[in-house]
Formats: sequence, C-alpha cells, structure tokens
Amino acid sequence: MKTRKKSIIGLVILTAVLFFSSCENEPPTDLTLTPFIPLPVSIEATGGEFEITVKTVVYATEGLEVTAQILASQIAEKTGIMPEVEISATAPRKGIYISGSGENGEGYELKIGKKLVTITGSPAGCFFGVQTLLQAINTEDEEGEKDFEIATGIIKDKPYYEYRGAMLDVARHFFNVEEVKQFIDFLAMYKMNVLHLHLSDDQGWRIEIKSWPNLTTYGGSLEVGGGPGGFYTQEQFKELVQYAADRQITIIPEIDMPGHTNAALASYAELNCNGKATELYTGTRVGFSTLCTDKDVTYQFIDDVVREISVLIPGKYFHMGGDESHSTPLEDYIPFVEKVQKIIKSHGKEVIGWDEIANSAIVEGTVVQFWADEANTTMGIAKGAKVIMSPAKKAYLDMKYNADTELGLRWAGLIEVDTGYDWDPETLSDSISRENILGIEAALWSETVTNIDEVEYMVFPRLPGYAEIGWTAPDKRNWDEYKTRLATYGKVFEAMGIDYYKSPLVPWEE
Ligand code: TNX
Repeated sequence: MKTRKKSIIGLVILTAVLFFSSCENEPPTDLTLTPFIPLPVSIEATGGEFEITVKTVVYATEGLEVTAQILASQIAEKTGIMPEVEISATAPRKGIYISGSGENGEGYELKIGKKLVTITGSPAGCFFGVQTLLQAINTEDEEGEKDFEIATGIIKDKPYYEYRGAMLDVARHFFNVEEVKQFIDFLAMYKMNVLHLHLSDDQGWRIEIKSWPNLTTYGGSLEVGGGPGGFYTQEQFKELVQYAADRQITIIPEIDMPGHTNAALASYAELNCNGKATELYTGTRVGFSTLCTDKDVTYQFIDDVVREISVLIPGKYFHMGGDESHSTPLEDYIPFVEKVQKIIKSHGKEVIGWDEIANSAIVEGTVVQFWADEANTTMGIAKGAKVIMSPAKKAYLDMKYNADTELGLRWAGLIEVDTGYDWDPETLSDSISRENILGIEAALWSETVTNIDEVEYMVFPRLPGYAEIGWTAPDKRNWDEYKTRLATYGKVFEAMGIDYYKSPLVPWEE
C-alpha cells in the first residue's frame, strides 16, 4: 500500500516536472527576443501572444490591397493558413490591420496586441512593417498544430539610409523574368528598396530598344561561355518594374558606356570608329571595347536608348556605367560623360555612374557609385555628388567566401560573412562621411554565376547583412550579436529551398 502511494506521488511529481519543462520549451512571448533582420529602431515587449488562426483576416485601407495580398500569401507560405483580405477604412476589433497614415517616408509602427495587429505608415512604411511582422511569426510549433503565435509589443522603426540596394548583372549571364522576380523577393524580405539591373555589357544587350532592334536580336543572343543569352521585351521589363514597385523596390536600369559595349558594337557597325562591326564576345575580359565618342550617331543612339527606357521606369535614376573604359582616351572620356549626363537629364532622369565618372564635370543631381577608387569618389564629392557605397572589398557578392568557394572571383579579396557585415559606410574612408552618402548597394556580377541556384549561394547569407547596414544605425550593429540572429535564418532559408553558404562563423541553429 505504502509503495503504491509513493509511486502515485512519484507519478504526479514526474508529470508536473514534464509539464513545466515542456512550458519552458514553449515559444517565447518576449518580442525583444525575436531575431529581426534588419534590427528595428525600438522594440517594446508586452508579454502576450497574438495567434494566427484559420479565422484571421487581413484588413487594409484603400490603396494598400496589394500589400495586404502579399502579406496574406506570405502567411500562407509560412503557415499553410491563407487569410482573407478585406478593405476597411476603420480599425477592426480583431485581426491584422494595415493602415495607411497618409505620410511620406519609410518609417512605420507595428503594434501587436492580443487580438489586433496594426501596421501604420506610408505605403512603403506599411510594406516594411509587413516584413517585420512576417519575421515575428513563430512557425516552430509542434507537428500538426493549427495556430501560430506572435509575441505582443510595439515596434517603431525607420531606415538609416534612404538607398538600400542590390545589383544583378543580367548581361554576363542572362536571368529570365521569373529569376529576377525571385531576386526581388529576396530584397523585399529585408526591406531593401533598389534593384539595379546591369542591362548591357560586352557579352550581351538585355533590353529591347525598338529603334535599334539588332541590339537584342543579335547583341543579346549569347552570354559568357557561349550559351544562349536572352533579353527582356519592353513589356516584360514593365512587368518587372511593376512587380518591384508592388514591393516598394525601384528598378534602376544601367546601360554601361562608353566601355563594356561590345554587344552594341557587334550589332551596329556605325557605332565603331572604323565603321566595322565587332564579333560577339563570350569571354570575361574587361576594358577592350568603346563607343566611338566623336561620332554624332553615337549620341543619337544613346538618346534613343535613354528615351525608350526612361518611359518604362517611374524611378528618378538612370545608370550610365562609365567604369573600366580602358580603351577610351581620357580626353575623349571626359566630354563623353558630360554629354551623356545632359542626355539623361533631358529625359527627366538623374544620373548614376561608377566612380570613374567623377573625372568629368558633374551635373547637379548626379550620383557617384564608389566601387574601387577613393580618389575618384572624393573628386566626385568635391564636385557636389552624393555617393552610393559599393566597395568591392566589402560589398561584392561575386567575391568568393573563402579559398574553397567554387563560384565567384577573388580580385577584390575573399568576403566571408563577417567581412561583408562588419564595416561602416561612413567610417570606411576618411574622405567619405555620412552627409555624402545616399546609401549602400551590394553588387552581384555574373561572370561565374549562371542560374538562380548559384545566385542564391552567393547571396545567402551575405545579403541580409547588407540590408542591415542600410537600415540599422551603426551604433546598434555588432557582428557578435548579429551572427546569433542570422543563425536562426538557416531554417528559414532551408524552408524556402534556398541553397546557402553555411559559414562556419555563424552558430547555425539545428
Ligand atoms: C569590375 S565593378 C567590374 C565589372 C566586373 C566585376 C567583377 C565594376 C564597375 N566593373 O565589370 O564584372 O569587376 O567583380
């Protein structure tokens, strides 16, 4: 009898222990512990839980339907629950409410209550708030569970830099519309707001120009390695611009000139100084091609190209390249860059160029993109230009992670995940300070990168780091803390089918 009693007491204790220890493993209800990337300005936890269930509805004020739809389908992807979307001018009692504030800017407020989640901000702010909310959903519930928790609290947030971009080189290897959309999705997840498309180079011309059709039919036919290239029709390009705009991302088109132009020179004999078309090129050398800078037809050509592309984009910038024009004498390069800036301005756009363009006079509004040469960049600043920070040694997504990385180049160095994250645009160079900097852009050149799986490998996990440099104030960033947040994203990447580099420097969660 005694022993039976004892064993019953034992059982009760054991059950209690199991119960409480299983509670310890419950998802945290402390919002400050959620590993957001990029890190928001402020997070206040209120200790409760909001649950996403099959009854959850996403409400939005007029004009934010697309953002609401994107939130609903992302929730569905994460949880299997597809919320309904409804337009509502007033706050509901429960559910998720995306509420346009009528303000400008990119800031937002995200209030997570037990019954109601509210995101308030401009259209851009609301979209970024949606990304924060998505990262807060706990999907680590036990098998078969139907509800998904979000810790309650209040997040107030806004970006540090206005320009937070990535570049994709679609010229060396072509990436089709679906692949570019996937790339856009990656940027959107981390609140990046610019996609710079490198649309022309020696190896290929990738956007339809109706007044110069050979550019694509012939000049776009190949890519590095000799495989079939490709190009976007203007309709397809518009589709990409819209897809990006729905995600608060501006597409900046780059037509690289006067160098990096072999695809154009092969397509039209008259663009060459000797009047003879070149051969198509599928190697990876740079610096051998140049437009003929003293022919009138060259400027007619540029005017047509800029005009046709400018009407396809709502954004204010047009990128003229200008890098590595080693075959253009400097005395020709300088007036060329001046003339092209004026052409671009005449079509209502502001100019961006790689840092070499600072050798020329700088038209008001022109932006210099720092990639290699500090002296050029400093010269550009002295001439009144703002700067986009893309230092190759830190922000080139085509650099190898380590000596064993199969893909990528290494001319600017190896870029491990910590090297890519642990730097500050405003202290990198003594002569470039905060007031000169528009923002940051990470560049993926595609000499060695041939398909979206390879893009994923080079981009993840470095991309979230560049996004955080763009969004989060430098005094709130540090590698040792960041790596523990990044560590939780291995599972996210896996769930998304993203093939990423499992850096040994990151304590990946199993
Ligand atoms: C330099 S960065 C280039 C590109 C190459 C890249 C490879 C820049 C403005 N020019 O033409 O693709 O290096 O890393």
